[in-house]
Amino acid sequence: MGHPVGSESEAGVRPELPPGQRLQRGWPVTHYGPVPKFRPERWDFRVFGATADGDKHSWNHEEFTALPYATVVGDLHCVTKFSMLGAEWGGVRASTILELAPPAPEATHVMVWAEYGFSSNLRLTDFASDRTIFATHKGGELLTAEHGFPLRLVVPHLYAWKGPKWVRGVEYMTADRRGFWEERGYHNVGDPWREQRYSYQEEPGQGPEL
Ligand SMILES: Nc1nc2c(c(=O)[nH]1)N[C@H]1C(S)=C(S)[C@@H](COP(=O)(O)O)O[C@H]1N2
Ligand SMILES: [Mo]
Repeated sequence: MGHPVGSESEAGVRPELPPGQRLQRGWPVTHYGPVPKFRPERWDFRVFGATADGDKHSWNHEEFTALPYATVVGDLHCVTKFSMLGAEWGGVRASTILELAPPAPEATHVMVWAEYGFSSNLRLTDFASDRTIFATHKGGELLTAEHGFPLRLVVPHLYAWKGPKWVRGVEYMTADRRGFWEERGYHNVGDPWREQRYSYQEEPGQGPEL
């Protein structure tokens, strides 16, 4: 639903790479800052901001692990131009979180929050895509710490910085706000198929003023 562009055609044909991207062998590690240590007893996943009932929702690690498990096949496109195609991600669909902790009707965007204050903003429609997933697994195996264990977001139809590793929660927003990389020169929407890499490419209406 929502966003029209994805990596798989309806016929299931192997996709082309988005413009300017090249195929990567293996799976490099890319992020800013240190890898956080996972402390299960302190970990929670929170949904807050413009929720339908006005309340905050939270799950501890055990509770989150018990949520319905789904798998999604999706690509990772780093804005530094490497892509990994067709990975199988396992975890909790963003749409499941939207059902369990619905946003208020006024909500238009989300901020996904991770350890150390890393964040990325998404349009609610991108977040609600049935291929947007809070992944715990890749290829049937638990994520490693470097790749985001215990939880990372994967938004296959957007550049990979839109998928925070070490996610801790989601804020529903009634207006758009820029996240970490979006404040630092990267495009507010980040559609790799339209090569929306940098904020200077933004057209009116694609992002809050810089
Ligand atoms: N918390 C956090 N998540 C992050 C980033 C980051 O700097 N911090 N970088 C993003 C970027 S730019 C990319 S390309 C992917 C890389 O994921 P990987 O290291 O698992 O390949 O993580 C994304 N998630
Ligand atoms: Mo990236």
